[in-house]
Amino acid sequence: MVMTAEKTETLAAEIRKLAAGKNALILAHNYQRAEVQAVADYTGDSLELARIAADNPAEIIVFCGVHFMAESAAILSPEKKVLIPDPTAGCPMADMAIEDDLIAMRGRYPDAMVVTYINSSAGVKALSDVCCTSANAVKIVQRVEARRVIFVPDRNLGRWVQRFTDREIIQWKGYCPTHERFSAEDLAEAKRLHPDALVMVHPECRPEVIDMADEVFSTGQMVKFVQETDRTKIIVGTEEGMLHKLRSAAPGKDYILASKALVCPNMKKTTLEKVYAALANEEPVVSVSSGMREKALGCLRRMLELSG
Ligand code: CIZ
Ligand code: SF4
Repeated sequence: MVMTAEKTETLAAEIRKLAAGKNALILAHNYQRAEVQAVADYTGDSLELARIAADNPAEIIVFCGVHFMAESAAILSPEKKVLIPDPTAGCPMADMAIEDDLIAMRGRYPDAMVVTYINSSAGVKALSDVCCTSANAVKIVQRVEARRVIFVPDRNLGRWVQRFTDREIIQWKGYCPTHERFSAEDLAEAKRLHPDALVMVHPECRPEVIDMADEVFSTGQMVKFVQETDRTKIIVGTEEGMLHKLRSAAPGKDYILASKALVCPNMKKTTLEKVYAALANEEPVVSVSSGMREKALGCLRRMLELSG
């Protein structure tokens, strides 16, 4: 359903009122729809948002993002009610790592440490040694106390990290379908149309795309970069929602999406109507069983220690 601007504003105002009345905090990932980002108290990457959820006194967290992100918030704040507006908003990359396969992989490489990208289920985190994000993956792999690392689940991020370390990385075969669809041809065309633009891409992109970029950044690093750079025309090689985030963080610049393929269908499942319904009904709730939570929390804590 397409909403008029007026209807969008009315619904956003109702959501704000409801959230205030319930002492609820609305968090939106950088890849969410513009109107969902606009209604949120905070926008950010998955780790930033999970930390905000843990530090904030709100009793209810409405997490506008995909399932593993809401789960990470639930792991860091077990006393809070974490709501996800659309429970079917999953991450196909996270689904590419399942617990049994990781147990088997550990069996094959008993000397290796398992470094797991935050884009993974709580169950997979619980079986891992240390977590990482796209912002700190290089640092974490460089600092683990093992010569060999099993890197789960993103082979593109894993291959990017391998460029900076002499640790041997055993790559899992996962990938983000959205970043994978973004081809070198797409980027060549964007560069042809905008020869004066700087190119920044996410490390979930294919290696040949990464080779064509000026900068390779996590979403948080992209925000910092555009706030500091003098460059005013930037080709952005990550999910489309990021353009909204960049425009609000550093307005007055020209941001160009590198490819029409860069739209994550799961990220777009969250609409204002669903945010409203989740707040009104206080469901669906995302929770993690206490045994699994303890172990997954250990994996996240080791990341914070190693990256600090
Ligand atoms: O960790 C995140 O939020 C993701 C998925 C991307 C990024 O680079 O921030
Ligand atoms: Fe998962 Fe890719 Fe969508 Fe992020 S953009 S939620 S990694 S499928």
